[in-house]
Amino acid sequence: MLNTELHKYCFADGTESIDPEFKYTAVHHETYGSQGFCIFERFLSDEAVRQGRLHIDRMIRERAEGFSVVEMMSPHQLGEDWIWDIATHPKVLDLVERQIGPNIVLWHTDLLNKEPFTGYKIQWHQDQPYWNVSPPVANLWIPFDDVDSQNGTMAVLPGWHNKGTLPLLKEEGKFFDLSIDPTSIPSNADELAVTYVMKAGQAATHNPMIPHYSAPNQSSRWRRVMTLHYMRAEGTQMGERRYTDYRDRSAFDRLYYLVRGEDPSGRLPVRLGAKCSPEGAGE
Ligand SMILES: O=C(O)CCC(=O)C(=O)O
Repeated sequence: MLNTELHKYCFADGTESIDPEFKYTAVHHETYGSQGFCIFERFLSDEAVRQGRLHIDRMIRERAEGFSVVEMMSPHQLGEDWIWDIATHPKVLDLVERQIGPNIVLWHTDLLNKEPFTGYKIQWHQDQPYWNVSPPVANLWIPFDDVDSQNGTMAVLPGWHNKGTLPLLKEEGKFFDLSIDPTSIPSNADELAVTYVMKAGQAATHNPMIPHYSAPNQSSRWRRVMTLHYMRAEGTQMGERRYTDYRDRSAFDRLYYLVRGEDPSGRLPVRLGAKCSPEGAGE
């Protein structure tokens, strides 16, 4: 059994990363189940938004020349402990536990940033077939800027998480290479879709089967977004990936960390939280 007492919130100087008002409630979970997504009024603390923006901006400055700011994959594996702070916060893991059960593995994080007047469209897709990881998976979508239809936010098709896997379109060689065949998207998708309009510090969670896409940034504002992804330790389909380090383009493998509960197979490394406080390192 993991000793969760070891977890310390060290989002610089002990800042609490998650807003005290945030709690994943039965009503949230009911909305998630019926609609396939749920948006939270409050999620990050104001200070976590402020510090998160500074971290993202630093990382963007540190990237290899010409490296896309939309493709900063799994930076939690590259020493970004502030991401661990959020990803392993007990309130976040409570949400994840409610969605997928008690034995939780963090397997992917992402910074999907779209600079002003740029950033491509991420086509309609369903996460489960895209990632090829044993279901169920849980995820969070966390904006560090206010987002709306102008600066490249995400949109979902409510209720469509119950329609099974839609026909796929594979496009070799693209960063985002597995989308839904456009003929399977309803012609009135614009009317049916819910576009995420959120303030920085809010967050959303969506079912891995819900069709969703994100638009290019057509505004003069940044869109800085973090995503977090979890699976059950019991899962066997790992969707192995090799990523490119945004700082020097070296390759690294996706790792799978047990962050709560138990690993029946005993094969996974354990990490409880950020390493910046002496007691916080749970490796
Ligand atoms: O934020 C985006 O641009 C797309 C994110 C996405 O597809 C996801 O979080 O599953």
